[in-house]
Amino acid sequence: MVEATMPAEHWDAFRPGHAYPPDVVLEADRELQGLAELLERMGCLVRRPRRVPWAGLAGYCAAMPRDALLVMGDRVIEAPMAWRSRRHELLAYWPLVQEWRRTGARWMPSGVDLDVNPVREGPVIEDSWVIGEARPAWDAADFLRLGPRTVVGQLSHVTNRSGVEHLRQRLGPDVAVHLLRPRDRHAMHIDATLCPLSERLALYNPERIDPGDLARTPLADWELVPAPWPDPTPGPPLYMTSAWLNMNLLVVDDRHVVVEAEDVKVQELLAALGFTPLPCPFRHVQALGGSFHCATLDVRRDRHRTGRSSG
Ligand code: DAV
Repeated sequence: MVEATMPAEHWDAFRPGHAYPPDVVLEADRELQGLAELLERMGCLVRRPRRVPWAGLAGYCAAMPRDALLVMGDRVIEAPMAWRSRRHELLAYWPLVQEWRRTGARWMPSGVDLDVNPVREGPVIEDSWVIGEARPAWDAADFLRLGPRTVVGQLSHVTNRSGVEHLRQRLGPDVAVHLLRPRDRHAMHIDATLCPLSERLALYNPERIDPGDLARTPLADWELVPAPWPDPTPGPPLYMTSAWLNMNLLVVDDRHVVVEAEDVKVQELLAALGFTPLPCPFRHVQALGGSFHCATLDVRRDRHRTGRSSG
């Protein structure tokens, strides 16, 4: 999994029992607190996951709720994530899941034995996913909502075909799940490949997507704007992702979009598209594996104020 998805210079950092540098974690904590306060100033109710001693559980972290849970209408769906080191991640969200159930959410546990390792035996094969079909697997961040009845997603090193069928069954016949085929040999999550901004307007990753290839997909009649190529920035390494985290944004409402404080080109593009960018320092959270879309899970949206899905 690590070889297939991570930059080679960081493979060694993923050996078991090896924690992130403490200063990165400390700064990431501060940045998350800053994001929470920014969202609260925007009128959002922000809830944080419970802290879990991951080292004792051979676990990873719970900084990226977008990977573990998919919210669709009143459904909260547990993703049967591929990594065995993530099989206890629900512990961090469980008190919130209980609260959401009490207040009307339909909780859908994965029902999959997460102790089964879905990774194929043998070496990493070029142009092939490392995941096999030993059990259904999907990470929620391999899928994006394009409205109440449409989901787009991808196969990846963490999402297999039986996983897509598992998700389709969870969503039922009223929701169409359409698989895209971005050019991404290291694919693990689609939220640095496509970023829906409002109804029928999305940013796309010009390295991975050719809009001409999207005929006969739900995006065929969308306005698609290329995200700016990321600039190299100082700061902690991106251990797990590409620099395309610059387009991993959180759409707060019809106008406001949270964007990294240093990603000026993205801020300028958003302003040109009629949005108000909300700059927020997030480089240390990014080092843990994701940016604003990954690090949040929008559970309830106010229809009058926001009306539209952020994906
Ligand atoms: O495409 O570099 C970023 C998203 C991680 N949740 C990428 C992966």
